[in-house]
Amino acid sequence: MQDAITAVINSADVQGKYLDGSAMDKLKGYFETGELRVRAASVISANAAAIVRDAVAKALLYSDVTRPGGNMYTTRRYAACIRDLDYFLRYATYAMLAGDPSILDERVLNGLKETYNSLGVPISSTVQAIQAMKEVTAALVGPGADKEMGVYFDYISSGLS
Ligand SMILES: CCC1=C(C)/C(=C/C2=NC(=C\c3[nH]c(/C=C4\NC(=O)[C@H](C)[C@H]4CC)c(C)c3CCC(=O)O)/C(CCC(=O)O)=C2C)NC1=O
Repeated sequence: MQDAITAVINSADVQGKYLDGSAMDKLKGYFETGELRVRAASVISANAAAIVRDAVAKALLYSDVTRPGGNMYTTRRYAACIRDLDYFLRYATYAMLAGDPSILDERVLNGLKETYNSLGVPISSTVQAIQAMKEVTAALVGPGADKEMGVYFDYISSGLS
């Protein structure tokens, strides 16, 4: 996994150079939002179960996926879906703290689309639930932090699509 600092340093090192102006600006932006990121992460961790529950209520309950024949139907599959949403929320929070999406590629998205397709997990409903988590989280963490988190919910959504 990478973070905003190692990303900038690795790319300078490849060229054998000191950090240039734009690399310094990236680092500055990261450090300036540091407190915002840490505060958002603690709000999210204190409310994780509620975020998942509200997103499920917004996007999935009373839709075809929860009816007989739907992919969330039966307690076992319902629980697997809730668990997946919790994974997405937790890893998006890690990526937001790191300021870099690489952890999502390595630990979440790698092979996930293929797994979902082979199990008949509907990608479009999953993406709707991730977007609902994005909205619920935004309302909780407030302006500024909402954008920082939104980037990573969108990253997971497009990685699945
Ligand atoms: C940390 C990284 C990580 C991820 C992301 C992950 C996902 C993941 N979700 C799975 C299943 C599943 N995922 C879902 C999810 C859903 N079904 C729906 O209709 C909803 C739209 C959606 C929830 C939003 C369901 C229902 C299953 C079980 C499918 C089955 O066994 O039939 C499986 C198959 C194995 C299992 O059941 O545990 C994996 C690997 N596992 C991991 O280790």
